[in-house]
Amino acid sequence: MIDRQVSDGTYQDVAKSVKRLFRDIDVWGGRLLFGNTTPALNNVSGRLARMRSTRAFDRSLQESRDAQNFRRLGIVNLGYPFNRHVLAEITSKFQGAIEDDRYSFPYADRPNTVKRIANALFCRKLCNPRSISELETLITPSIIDLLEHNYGAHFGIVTVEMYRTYHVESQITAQVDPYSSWWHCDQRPTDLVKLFINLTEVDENSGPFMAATRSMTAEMLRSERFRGRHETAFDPSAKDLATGRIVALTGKPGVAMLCNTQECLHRAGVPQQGRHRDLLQIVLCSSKAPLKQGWLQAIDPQFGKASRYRRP
Ligand SMILES: O=C(O)CCC(=O)C(=O)O
Repeated sequence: MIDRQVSDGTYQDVAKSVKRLFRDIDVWGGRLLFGNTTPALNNVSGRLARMRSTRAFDRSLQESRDAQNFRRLGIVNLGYPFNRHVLAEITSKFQGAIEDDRYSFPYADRPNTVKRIANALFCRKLCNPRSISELETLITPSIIDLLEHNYGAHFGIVTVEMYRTYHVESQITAQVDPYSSWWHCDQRPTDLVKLFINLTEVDENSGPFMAATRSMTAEMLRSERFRGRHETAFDPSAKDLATGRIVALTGKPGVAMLCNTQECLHRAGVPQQGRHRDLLQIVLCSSKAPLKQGWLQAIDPQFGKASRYRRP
């Protein structure tokens, strides 16, 4: 009996090591072939999924200059495209819920590690954004047009996340990633892109979302500034920001940015002491058909928790 348990344990350890090795090779391939840290297989499957949906889409839009730019850079600032009354209603419901334990919860990617080091968590997420029905109304036909125009294909919505990030002391961020504040790629199939919408006014002191263009991502991964250092230690230079090779999502509530977070290194900035930042994040994936009504109730509540997720 004991022998059997030992051999089962050994078998599981070997299987885990093989899986880890395969994943390391896959990520190394992504870095080498595609200039990002998303596994090579997810780069390939994302491109194929995107190609299939592009083929089903209006040809003149596929080739729009904006779609070409988004494909080339991996980032586009959309300005303030949303109806401000609808957004104000969403923000007010979010604000009423985000510090109430009945509707929101403290969040970290690795909560146990963060708690062990910091004895606290520094982000709160809404449990169920589906309860904010105005989110469905936010995505009007003209917003769908705008997103398709930049994405160059039809899209589906995989999930919605709404969260608040708080200040974290630098000695903690030097040891652990409190809420995606270390530079990273998301490592999912590359047709998945994220729409970020600030719900509070955000300046450089309130921890803006930051992203590097695709070419800057490849450069960062090769550079001495990045490689071999703790990733959190990488601070963009004034030149990186001035040339737009790294962008920060700052502005009044409602400012929005589309980013291919699989292909572009990105991070959440850390707000200064006493400040916080509220964000709405909508995750899009390629689709052969236009977005269906009722998408909000069909989103995947397990996204982010599971490595596999449901496509709409
Ligand atoms: O909250 C942010 O600004 C960044 C979030 C992020 O890194 C992600 O969703 O992958």
